[in-house]
Amino acid sequence: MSAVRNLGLTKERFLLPGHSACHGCGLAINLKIVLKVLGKRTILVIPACCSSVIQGPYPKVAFKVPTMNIAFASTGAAISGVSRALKIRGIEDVFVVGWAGDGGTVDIGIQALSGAAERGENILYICYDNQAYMNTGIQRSGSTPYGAWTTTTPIVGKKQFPKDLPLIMAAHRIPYVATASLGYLADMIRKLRKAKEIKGPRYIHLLSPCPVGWRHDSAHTVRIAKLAVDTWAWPLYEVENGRVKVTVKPKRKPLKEYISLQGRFKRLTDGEIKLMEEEVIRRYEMLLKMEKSGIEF
Ligand SMILES: Cc1ncc(C[n+]2csc(CCOP(=O)(O)OP(=O)(O)O)c2C)c(N)n1
Ligand SMILES: [Mg+2]
Repeated sequence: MSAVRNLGLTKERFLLPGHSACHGCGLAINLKIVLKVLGKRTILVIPACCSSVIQGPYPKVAFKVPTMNIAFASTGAAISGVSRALKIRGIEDVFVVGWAGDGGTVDIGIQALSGAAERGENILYICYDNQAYMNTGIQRSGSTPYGAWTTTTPIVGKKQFPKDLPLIMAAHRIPYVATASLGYLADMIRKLRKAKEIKGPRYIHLLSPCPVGWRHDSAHTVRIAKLAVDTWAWPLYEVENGRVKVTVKPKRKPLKEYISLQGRFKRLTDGEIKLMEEEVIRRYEMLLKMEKSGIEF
């Protein structure tokens, strides 16, 4: 509790107790923090996903901010519309936030999001990435990592490496892109506060462990979110006005420390773990090189 107080978060809750997320759900922890940072002048726009289920049915809704539920593919278009409608009415102090899963962002929602980014809409889009279509029963998405089991991958795990949506968004030359993990709360809160101050399209990609889909102990959510960063599997960086900055640079731990806590990786051979680890290191070092060179998107 005191640790949270030190981060300067309000005591007010906008994700109310009694919501119907599973024990240890990463998305619920993420959303709780996000809403504490953004505050009550926030409108959430949510496509079909676990979030639209855990909010509960009216009048017993667990979100204490106005929430709009929209079709799976439409988040980028819906937040564009809400943001423009507020502008026409002269309302400047409300944050319009698209809050969508990886399936709704990396796969089906990418065209609406890409269009909103290219048009320069004044929006904040947050993808909570639990790395599969969890609400409908753990189907693979474009964000599912190499080697992870889902109900629609071969029993030995996914054979493809995931799509890198934060870098795809950076390539839209928008003012702010960031990755974050609830394992590094201070970093995450700093990025959310920064995104709150910036005008124009902003995109944040949050790691969101899912005990059910990742097959991990529900007590380990935060530990896993931290290990993802410490093994370099989930690099923490931001791209501000085109410039890459790696915001947390941990001494690398072996990838096994992260994946061995998750049943979804249990069929991986040592050779596959090595391949995965090499790719993780390559991607992390690529970001460091981008930072060092001062290259601009
Ligand atoms: C056009 C369309 N196709 C499929 C669905 C069914 N559906 C609802 S939620 C969902 C999965 C969402 O996955 P993701 O965006 O990753 O969010 P999560 O459930 O993991 O929170 C699917 C496939 C739908 N609602 N609309
Ligand atoms: Mg998902």
